[in-house]
Amino acid sequence: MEAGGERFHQQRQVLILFLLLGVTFAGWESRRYSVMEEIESGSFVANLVKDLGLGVGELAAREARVVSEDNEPRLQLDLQTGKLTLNEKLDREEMCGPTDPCVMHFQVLLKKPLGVFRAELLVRDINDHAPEFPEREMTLKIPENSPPGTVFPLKKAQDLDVGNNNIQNYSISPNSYFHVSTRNRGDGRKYPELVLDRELDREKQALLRLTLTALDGGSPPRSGTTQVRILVLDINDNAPEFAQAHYQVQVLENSPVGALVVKVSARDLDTGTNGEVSYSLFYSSQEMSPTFELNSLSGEVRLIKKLDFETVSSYDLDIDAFDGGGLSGKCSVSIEVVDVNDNAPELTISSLTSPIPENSPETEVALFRIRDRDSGENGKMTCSIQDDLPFILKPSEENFYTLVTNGALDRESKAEYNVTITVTDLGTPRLKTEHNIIVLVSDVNDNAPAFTQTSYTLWVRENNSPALHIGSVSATDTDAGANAQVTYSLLPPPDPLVPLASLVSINPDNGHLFALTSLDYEALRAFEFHVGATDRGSPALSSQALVRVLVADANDNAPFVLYPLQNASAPCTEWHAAV
Ligand SMILES: *[C@@H]1O[C@H](CO)[C@@H](O)[C@H](O)[C@H]1NC(C)=O
Ligand SMILES: *[C@@H]1O[C@H](CO)[C@@H](O)[C@H](O)[C@H]1NC(C)=O
Ligand SMILES: CC(=O)N[C@H]1CO[C@H](CO)[C@@H](O)[C@@H]1O
Repeated sequence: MEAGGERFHQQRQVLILFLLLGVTFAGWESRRYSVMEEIESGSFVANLVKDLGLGVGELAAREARVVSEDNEPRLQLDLQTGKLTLNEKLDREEMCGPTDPCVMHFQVLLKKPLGVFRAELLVRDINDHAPEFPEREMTLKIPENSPPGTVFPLKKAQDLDVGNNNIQNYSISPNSYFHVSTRNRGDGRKYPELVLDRELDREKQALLRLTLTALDGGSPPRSGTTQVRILVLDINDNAPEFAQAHYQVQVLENSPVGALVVKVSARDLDTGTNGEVSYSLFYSSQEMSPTFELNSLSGEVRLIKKLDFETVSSYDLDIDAFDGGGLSGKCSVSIEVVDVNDNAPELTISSLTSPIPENSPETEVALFRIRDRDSGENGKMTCSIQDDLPFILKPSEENFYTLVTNGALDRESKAEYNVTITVTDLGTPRLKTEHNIIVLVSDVNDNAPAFTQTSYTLWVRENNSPALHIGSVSATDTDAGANAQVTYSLLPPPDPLVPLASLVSINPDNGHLFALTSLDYEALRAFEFHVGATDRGSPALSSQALVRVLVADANDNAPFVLYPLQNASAPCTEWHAAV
């Protein structure tokens, strides 16, 4: 602007000079010469002698000189030969910059008489500059979902040359996503634009490095390059994806709370929050209180409650994975609880008959059922009782067993049995349950009372007082209860002449015998009879024993002394009343 103003100022000075002098070369229009820029100084431009039609020596005589508008001594005039040559190399870019054509105006001034010869020198461009990008690298951030056809303006290169020698075309290194088109925006400059040919996929390629080349139209052409870094920006175009759509795991039912059951994992190809996965858990069947806990960040599923195979033997979970952009993926988890032998067999008595009567063949004592809540071997059972007992176990359907007597029992030999039923499962470790059944054997009157002796001999001193207890008989009965309650009785004597009933009596309860009258040895020295013992069974059983009563003599008759008569106080051992 300032340079232009100065030039305008100088032109006006020259114009004023011309007007003042009122002199001009008639018929001389402005001449135009041209040179290439950058040619050596001293190169020929024009022969002014010829062009001005002056005689040799006239230039010198008239003190011709070349005046350029900017007063730069770029041209040199040889006054002798009239040759106008370059005083220096011309740089079109320095002289005119982007202005095209580049024209240098100058005048040839002559004195005596005054003459002005106007001319101009066209400095022609050569392709001495290559296109140059302002930066060695430019970065573009392009969302991966940009549709094909989207245009991304790029920074243009600069070429100081003009015209054809300026940039004509841009190109990009071969790639499958972009091409470059060269735009003309009407200001004569060429702008590169990156055009998307194919959709980008950050997950496939997140960064592209392309080389952008600017080519000028010189001959030969020159080029400049810059790197184009294309960062493909993530958009949440990928949902989290589980490594497995379905996880199937087994967990021992005795696993402790906190045990790791399964670790699920989902991958999201996006980046940043779009790729941050968090998990959440759903029970397929809604549970009252949850059994598992999911770590929403790690995907680890852990136990938070003790398992019980017998209550729930499997679980189905759904796990969702969400990314930060709201997309989600799903997987399902089947958890099979593996039974551990943690349940002892159980025994339930359905019916129990006790006491059972003795002497009966094969009597059912108990009906019971066994079960084990475990499964498989852990739930298989064996059932047994002591083998020294007169009982056997009979299995029947549905794990029912009957306990029956193995033949007739004898209450008198054993009236009570402690039967231990042992149920053992086949798990590891083996678990067993014991159940004791007390079996009482009830009495049947199968034993008659038995006297302690088959016969009894009782001595009675004569002259006894009436109702004297003269002895006892005793019988025992091994039966029980009424069957063992013995009643004694006197049996009718075989000799009906013996007045037994008037001689003795028996206490029916305890077998005590009493003499009813005072016995007289001299009249009855001995007698015998049978006693009976009868129980209260139904029917009653009885037995008998023989009782012999011997009457002992007492000195109830004074001795009859024959010789000598003696005072009664005198000892007399030799003589007795005859018996
Ligand atoms: C620009 O360059 C491309 C490839 O290098 C070429 O196909 C195209 O014809 C050129 N355009 C011009 C106007 O030179
Ligand atoms: C039965 O036997 C078991 C063990 O052998 C014992 O523990 C239990 O006390 C016994 N029962 C009776 C009533 O004697
Ligand atoms: C015959 C006789 O001498 N009797 C006498 C026996 O003893 C009593 C007394 O103890 C006498 O009184 C009797 O005279």
